Amino acid sequence: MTSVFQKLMVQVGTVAVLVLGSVAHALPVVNGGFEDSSTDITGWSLVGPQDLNFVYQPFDSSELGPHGGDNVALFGSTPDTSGIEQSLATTDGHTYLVEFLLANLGGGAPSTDSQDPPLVYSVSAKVDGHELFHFEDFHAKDFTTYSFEFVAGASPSMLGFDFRHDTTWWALDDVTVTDVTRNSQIPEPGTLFLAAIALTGLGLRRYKTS
Ligand SMILES: [Ca+2]
Repeated sequence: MTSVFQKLMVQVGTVAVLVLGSVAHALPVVNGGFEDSSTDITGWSLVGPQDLNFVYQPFDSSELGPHGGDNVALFGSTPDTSGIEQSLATTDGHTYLVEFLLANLGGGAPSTDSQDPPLVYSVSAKVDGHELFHFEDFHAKDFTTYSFEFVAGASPSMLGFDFRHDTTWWALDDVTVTDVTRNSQIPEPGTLFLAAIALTGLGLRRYKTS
């Protein structure tokens, strides 16, 4: 004979599954924090000249500002564009939020009388070849969070970053991709809490009337 305790535990388990399912759905970006410190930037395909791009461990926690883990990826120090890209298992028609940290180790003014051609300091991010983020600045700047959204076409989607820093480096860290559409389809935690109370109450009524 099933006890009331067993019945309630089944219902609590059902609610637990619902709650676990409500966790924000992030796509698994391989080595998005660049903690796998091999020189070829594991998990990402390298695009363009790559001789000077590598994973780097800042000297201390204050260098470049707060970021995740020990390592970051550096790109630049050459008058050429290079970058990384990674294929993501997206769902057709879903909206995704891409977030990342970007720092600039600083450089000279992009155009001076003695500089011809002018120096270039640019970062772009793209999905399936379409540029969705572009940033240019030569000033040194600690890690700052940037983001953009895209609507996925046929899976997979190719997320890429291109960098050009003619004098020092761009630093990248903590690349994440979240499925905004899937999150919006999941009930709010408050709704789940009310559902848990209702299920528990239903179980007690059934026990009392049996
Ligand atoms: Ca990191």
